[in-house]
Amino acid sequence: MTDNTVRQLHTDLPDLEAQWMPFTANRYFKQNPRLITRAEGMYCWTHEGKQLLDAVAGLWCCNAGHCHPKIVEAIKQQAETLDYAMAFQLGHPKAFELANKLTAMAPDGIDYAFFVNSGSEAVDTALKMALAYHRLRGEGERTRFIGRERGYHGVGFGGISVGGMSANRKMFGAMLPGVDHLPHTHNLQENAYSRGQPQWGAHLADELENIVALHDASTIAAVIVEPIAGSAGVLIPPQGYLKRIRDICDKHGILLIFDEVICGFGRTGDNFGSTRFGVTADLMTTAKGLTSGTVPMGAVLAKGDIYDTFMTGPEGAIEFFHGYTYSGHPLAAAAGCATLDVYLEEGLIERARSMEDKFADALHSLKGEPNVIDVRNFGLIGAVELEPIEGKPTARAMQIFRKCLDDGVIIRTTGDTLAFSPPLIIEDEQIETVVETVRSAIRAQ
Ligand code: PXG
Repeated sequence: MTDNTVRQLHTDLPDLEAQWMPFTANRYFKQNPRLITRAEGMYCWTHEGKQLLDAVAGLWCCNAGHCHPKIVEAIKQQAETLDYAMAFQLGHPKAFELANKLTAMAPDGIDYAFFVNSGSEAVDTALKMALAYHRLRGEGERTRFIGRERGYHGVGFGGISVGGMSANRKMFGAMLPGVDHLPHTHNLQENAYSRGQPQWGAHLADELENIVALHDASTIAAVIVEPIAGSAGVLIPPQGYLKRIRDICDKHGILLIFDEVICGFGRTGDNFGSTRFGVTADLMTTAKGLTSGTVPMGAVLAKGDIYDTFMTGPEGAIEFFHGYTYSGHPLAAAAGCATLDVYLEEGLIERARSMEDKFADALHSLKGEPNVIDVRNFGLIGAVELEPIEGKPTARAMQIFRKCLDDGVIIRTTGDTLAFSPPLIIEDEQIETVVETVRSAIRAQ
């Protein structure tokens, strides 16, 4: 029911009742509205005119900073020229241009891009590609997927099935059949306060051998992991772990999918997590930073061999019965082209790498603050984990989130972990502002 008092208190706002908000405490929000009405560079402004420093790049997506003029201009021009072109059996130049730019920055051997509208769609698309690829090669019995505990792969049925966050799964029935999960790699006893990649934990990849032994390799289509698990609290892969997963997949003819939705486009201080960690997957899912968050878009990047496997059968026949009305949408493609140009021309990916140490120093200075039990970082991703309040998990992090917001900084929480993923344009003083605001919020609890 609409609460008239909320309406009266915020007469400048639209009625807030009708929108059922995603991943949000709807009733709390509608009593305590926090609307963003403008953004530029590192900052956003609320409906009350309050300035907020954005330490999470929207939701890990606005890597070039908000409203970058070149990206804005490209979207405007595209909107005036071509609003939409039929995506099936017709095309338009910008989508091809973007596929070229994107595959040029991808690891060697990743030569094809399939466009979608979000990370969730990218994941479902990659899973379907993996199934169809095996079937086309005469190994149609390879239908199982292996995800990982604490993995996040969006909210489609494929993504929640291979994902490993119970809150996102438990309400939604049986999901995809034939999915198993690797153990996650988070271990505070061994790895608390690691800078960059933890030393302990590569052996956890060997659990994949046990899962293969249980089901037999001939039943497994693909393994999907995030190079760095973002949503479940920033879990950095132990040294050697991803390479070991790659080797086991190769040994058994299993495809490896890296979900790079967060790790892509400079976040790790390189083009992709895979390029930074030196391990190449067969399929990569991307979204978010692809358009710097300006227009929804994702892409699945595929090895040449996978594409070639589909390019058989009669010419003139559709090779992959999959796609979206808005695959490669002109506005998104124009935004994507401009965004990738901005990353290159402004050296933002190198910049992320060059800021990594300062960012790490600043975050790790929070060690020793009350209830802090871990600090971890890689590239321009960071996390501070807090001891939960007894009997009230997530409450401590939420209190700190709200205090930071009051004090002008947007951070993100997941469980009792504070997460940071600032735009790649962040300056030294802004890193300091973020960390000192968080420090005082931690002390204020
Ligand atoms: N894969 C990964 C690795 C993601 O991080 C998705 C897929 C799904 O993307 P879409 O575009 O369908 O939302 C994501 C999304 C957070 C947070 O703060 C993370 C995401 C989305 C919203 C919030 O942890 N990641």
